[in-house]
Amino acid sequence: MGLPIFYYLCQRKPNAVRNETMMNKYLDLSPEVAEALAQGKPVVALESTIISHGMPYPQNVQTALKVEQTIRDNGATPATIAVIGGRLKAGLTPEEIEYLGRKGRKVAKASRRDLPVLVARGSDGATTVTTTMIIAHMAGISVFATGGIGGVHRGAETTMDISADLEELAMTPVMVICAGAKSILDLGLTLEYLETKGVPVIGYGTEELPAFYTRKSGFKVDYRLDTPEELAAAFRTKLEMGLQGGMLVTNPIPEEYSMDPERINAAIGQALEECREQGIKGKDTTPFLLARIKDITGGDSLSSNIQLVLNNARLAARTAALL
Ligand code: PSU
Ligand code: MN
Repeated sequence: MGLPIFYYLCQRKPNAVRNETMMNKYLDLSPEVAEALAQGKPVVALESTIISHGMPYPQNVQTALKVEQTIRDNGATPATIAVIGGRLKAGLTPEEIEYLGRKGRKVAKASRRDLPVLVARGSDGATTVTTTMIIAHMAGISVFATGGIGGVHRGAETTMDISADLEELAMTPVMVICAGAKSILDLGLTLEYLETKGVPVIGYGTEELPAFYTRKSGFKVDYRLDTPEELAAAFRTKLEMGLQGGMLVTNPIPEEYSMDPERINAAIGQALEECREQGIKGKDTTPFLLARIKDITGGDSLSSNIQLVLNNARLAARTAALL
């Protein structure tokens, strides 16, 4: 390429691309993820808060590795995302996954506001939906599979506890495939917030928002789409129009793994009450609730949780292949 053309192309880079290049100074891609991206092959991002804070050891590590394998079996490359030793990582080794899983809640839960200090200090961080979206986007990955997202907490009208995940969905162009949100949240207010922020909420094969452990919540999604092709087309169209932000795909837990709504809602109610009594606040709220629900249901909720993540990984791999 001639030099003048080279300079012309440099000048034409849009702002977003220039910022990404600047931030790449802090980002490490694993060799496998780097190669897949360079060859334009499908890549699926995965979060690490679900490993360190969402499930107990050793099921957390076993599940993380199984989710990666499921993505490979469905023709895509997994990129599990975390902060390790102050480096933003897209693509972890099995040893790094073991390390995050074993350290568990001793690893800082890293949301957007945590990244500057964690990275500057050279610390570790387990990435939430928010930071996984940020790092996926830096790496050039546009599909991300997880279990559940954060949202507007019950009682948010006084606590103002609204997950940063909702703000990130409003600004970062990554498709997040989840099983809806747990009713530890106010699902109605969560949907209102997403509407205000212009985030499309898609039901995969359903008109109803799934509630993580159950396929039903009593709330409607914005649109029902039935195939990976339709998901990819809607997201590609959003990107091509230049509309900022992501898209939330809610994929109901497979029927055979869904839980009895009465039983799970009783456990959620008890966990919420204990949370209030013990004065748990801020970033500790969600991990506390997740751990208590697991204990109260005697581990049944954990196997449902694992199955729905695998189900989301399959859909994400098939969708990423079309983008
Ligand atoms: N909800 C779940 N499982 C999870 C989380 C939420 O059902 O693992 C994790 C995700 O990493 C999510 C984060 O991004 O908790 C939200 O935390 P907070 O509510 O503090 O924003
Ligand atoms: Mn919060």
